Amino acid sequence: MDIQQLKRKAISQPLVEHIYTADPSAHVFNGKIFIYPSHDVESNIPFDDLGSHFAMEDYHVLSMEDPGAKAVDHGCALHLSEVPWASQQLWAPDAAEKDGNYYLFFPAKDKEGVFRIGVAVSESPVGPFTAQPEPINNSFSIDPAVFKDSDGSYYMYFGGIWGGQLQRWRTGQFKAEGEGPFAHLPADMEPALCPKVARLRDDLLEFTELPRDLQILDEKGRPILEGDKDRRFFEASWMHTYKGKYYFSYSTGDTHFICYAIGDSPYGPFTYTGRILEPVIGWTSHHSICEFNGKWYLFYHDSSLSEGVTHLRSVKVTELNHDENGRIQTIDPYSK
Ligand code: FUB
Repeated sequence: MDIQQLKRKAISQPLVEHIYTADPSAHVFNGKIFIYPSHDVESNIPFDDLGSHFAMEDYHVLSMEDPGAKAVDHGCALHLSEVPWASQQLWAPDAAEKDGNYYLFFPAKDKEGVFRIGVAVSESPVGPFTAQPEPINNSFSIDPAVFKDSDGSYYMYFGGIWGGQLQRWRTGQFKAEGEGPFAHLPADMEPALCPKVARLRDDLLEFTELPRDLQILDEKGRPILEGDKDRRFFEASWMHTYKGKYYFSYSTGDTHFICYAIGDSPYGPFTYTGRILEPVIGWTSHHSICEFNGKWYLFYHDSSLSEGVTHLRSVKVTELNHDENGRIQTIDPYSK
């Protein structure tokens, strides 16, 4: 199927077309939808498996009165030049609200080229946000997703392999040697690397604990293996709850699926359950799941607007359904 055909048959259209946006983290604050995406730009940096061509420099927040409404771009909410510790690559962010303040969580490379996760604060959900002077202590890698549990605790899920550097932290220390994206990865028969979870401090500016592994198990209770590329964790963590269960969802990266696993606690373990989203146009897939007025929605991205340019993506939304057993019905982003 060529790109024009796929574009015509896409089940959803970009929420905005005047800028490229990706990695949408959607939340409902005060009855309105706010979307915290990456802001994709043309960097003219050659493609590589470390994602060097994803050279984003700022964040814009989008808002919508409801999932069918026109999205409003609230302009630049935070720029790389305003983050004292960061040097490059503002990748997938997320946001949380607490006591009337809004917190933007974001990964960026520090001055040594190591991905860390920072936080910036605002009194408004659309910013402008003021960055903390340093990244979160003991943070590393990419793709923070912050989840508020029903008891008022906040947890951060994060991590991403290859360019996201998670494999370099296997020993607890950053392994600088081996620039390639595949150095330090487990062998195919070893358990895949786990995403990380840490509870946030009451002020949401630091972790209360060292990050823990989030186990993703198969149907027999065994860890998903590195060689199980269709199911193993790659990046793009998200957490939602449905009927008392915790749903951890993520991207499988080089096999391009958004999958999910179900557990009984925010720390897991989680059992692999199925696919949420089939591959989109473009290499990356990254999503969020949010409830609005009793219906569930999947926010995701694809590269249809740029006609397949992997680092020029557009945020979209479509309805998501859990069946009577709590299983999520797989979404094909392009109708047959
Ligand atoms: O947008 C840059 C990176 O691409 C994100 O951090 C990953 O999740 C992937 O979408």
